[in-house]
Amino acid sequence: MSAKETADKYRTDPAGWRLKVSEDSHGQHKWVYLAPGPQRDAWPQNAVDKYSMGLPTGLPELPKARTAYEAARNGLTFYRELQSEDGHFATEYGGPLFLTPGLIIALHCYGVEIPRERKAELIRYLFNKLRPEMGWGLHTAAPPTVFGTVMNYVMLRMLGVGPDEGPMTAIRAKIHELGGATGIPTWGKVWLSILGCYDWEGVNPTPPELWCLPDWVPFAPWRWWIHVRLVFTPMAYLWGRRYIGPQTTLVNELRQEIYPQPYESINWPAQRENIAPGDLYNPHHLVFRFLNRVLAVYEKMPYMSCVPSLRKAGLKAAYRQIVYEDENTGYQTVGPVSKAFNMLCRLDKEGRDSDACRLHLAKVDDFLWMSRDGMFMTGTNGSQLWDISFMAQAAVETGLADEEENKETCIRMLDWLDKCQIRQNPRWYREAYRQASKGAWPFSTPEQSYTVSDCTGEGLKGTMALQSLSYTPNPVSIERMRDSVDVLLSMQNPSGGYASYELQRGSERMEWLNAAEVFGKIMVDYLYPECSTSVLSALEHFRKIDSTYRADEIQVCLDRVVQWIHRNQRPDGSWYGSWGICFTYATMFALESLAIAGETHANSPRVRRACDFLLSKQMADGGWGETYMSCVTGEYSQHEQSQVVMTAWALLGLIYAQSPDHDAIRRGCALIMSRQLPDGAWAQEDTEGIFNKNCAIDYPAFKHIFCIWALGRAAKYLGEA
Ligand code: LAN
Repeated sequence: MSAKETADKYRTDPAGWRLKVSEDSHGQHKWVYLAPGPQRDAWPQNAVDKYSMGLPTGLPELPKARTAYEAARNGLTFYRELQSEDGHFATEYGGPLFLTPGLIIALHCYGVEIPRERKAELIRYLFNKLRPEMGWGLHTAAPPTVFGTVMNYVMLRMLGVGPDEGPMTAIRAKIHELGGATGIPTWGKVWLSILGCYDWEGVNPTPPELWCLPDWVPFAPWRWWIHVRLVFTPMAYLWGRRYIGPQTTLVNELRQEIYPQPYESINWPAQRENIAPGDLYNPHHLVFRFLNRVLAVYEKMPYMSCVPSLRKAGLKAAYRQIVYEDENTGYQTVGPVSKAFNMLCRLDKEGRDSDACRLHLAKVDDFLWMSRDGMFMTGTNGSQLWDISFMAQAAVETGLADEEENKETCIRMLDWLDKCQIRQNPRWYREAYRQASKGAWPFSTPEQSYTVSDCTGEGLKGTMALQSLSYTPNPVSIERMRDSVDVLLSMQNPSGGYASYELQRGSERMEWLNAAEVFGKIMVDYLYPECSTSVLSALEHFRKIDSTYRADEIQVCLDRVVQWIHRNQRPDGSWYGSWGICFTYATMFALESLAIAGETHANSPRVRRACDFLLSKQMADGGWGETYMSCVTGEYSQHEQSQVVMTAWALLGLIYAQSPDHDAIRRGCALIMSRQLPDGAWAQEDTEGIFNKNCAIDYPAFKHIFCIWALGRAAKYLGEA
């Protein structure tokens, strides 16, 4: 049976699924399955439910757009139907393929029986995403690797798929062909050890004692990038405890299935540096290898009699950080990897019946999204704030917000943004080494609680844009905007640029300690043109509303951001993007910054170089298209097909720059318009986002938001509306 046929076998009744919005906290959304009966009948599916699952939405065909503005209007007419009752636009947030297996392993350790429909849809998703080579990669767009294939094979088996069902035999053969699970990257080694399918002896030392280092130590964990720090912490706890979940028959079977050699014959310590060549993106640095040797000697010491209190103190310090993180985030944690790891630490320490475990389990469904291909764990508990703040700005800047039919949508967006601003610092603010969050906006929901520099910038911009409309109330006061300005000013780095969640807290040389072979540039928070621009543009808009507040500091801050943007332009005129693909994305942002600084095509050679770069990438059909390989390799990688999202980014960049090449802009608009569907939507094309240089992640809302934005702005720029 083919992968597709096997997937279809697991399809549940799509009429049973509903997205439940804002159950416990603002912006929360969770999928629920209703069995046939009165409850299902009393709660009809809405457009969001249907659209997310690829079912016909029943939305009407719109009169064909003749101009760019009409196309933008049709785009919003469609997209506003996807606004949930609380005001946000719930969106799928998938791509990475290494997240769900961790959660399934954690639930196995908890002894949780996953409901039948969820199980079936989790299976269906994986079979639908199986590559023709019979495996999975790090993310859905990548070729198979040991990490992707082993983790997802194991997950399928844990969900009840038989070892020879459908394509399973072929997948196992692929695992063996790739060398078997011994060469899985470190994060996989850890997960398999927890499951009991790898030996902790095969994992490099991950000492929780690092949390006992004094703060002044240049490589102390509080200085690491937030995601690395909060994955390392529970990982180090579990490693220190050599935690192993329940040893079931299935675990024993898996031991035999994922290795070409007998499990008992494997020399585990020799596997620590064994990483399959196809998985290796970022080889261990020599310094890291040396440290691992030293730590291996330390581990060999009879520490139970020699340094027991050090290990104990390390475990205690790491566990303390785990509790802080859980309590700061409503048990969601900063992201999906730490979520599953933290769950296990709490289980180990406090037992299955503890409040901590109960609260963790209550926040699992926040991460599970039901898509047209099945169910999977999302990159965060949604991208709520990110999508809505761009949509808000797009609606206002294009003039669509002034159309009668869109007013209600705008009022609800503003209400959502108002409630999403974080109003206080986290409970364990200093103890958990957190950046201030009073006044910030997060990436997803306020309960998740993390300040992100650009989310704060875009959230503030979206709010200011909507509050500038004649018909909207002004729920966010100047005082609250000032709080967010305080956050933004406090996050500028000495070189002028902005990082993602915090100030850069240590040397970039800490990359020498990067243990995750599949990701690059993760050890500290780096500085990004995207984040820098969002902050710069937010502060610029803010000072137009309030010209007195910290005016001199804002001016100095803005000047320094612009200088940083200047310094980071590449010789070919572009900027490298770390969160969207890639040069097109970052160049759009950088050109916005330069426009704010008064630099346009007419007066700036640097802007002209950037425009030349963009124009040199325009394809014969008028569109732009870049693949995620640009982010991986650092060289522009041309997509074979133009992509509407990248076309929209390039158009916005050219418009910020005030490019005189109106014909190029017109051709770009024509391409986007030619791809618009009769109901005003755009179909999903290739992936749009990236993180840690090597993992693609999808932003499916972008096709609507950026196409509307670019078409509407282009119409104004070209004098069509
Ligand atoms: C995100 C998503 C949003 C993104 C932007 C706001 C777009 C960016 O400008 C700043 C960084 C941020 C907030 C970001 C950081 C890394 C995240 C959280 C993600 C890409 C979503 C998923 C990813 C997270 C690290 C995935 C879990 C994997 C690990 C390696 C821990």
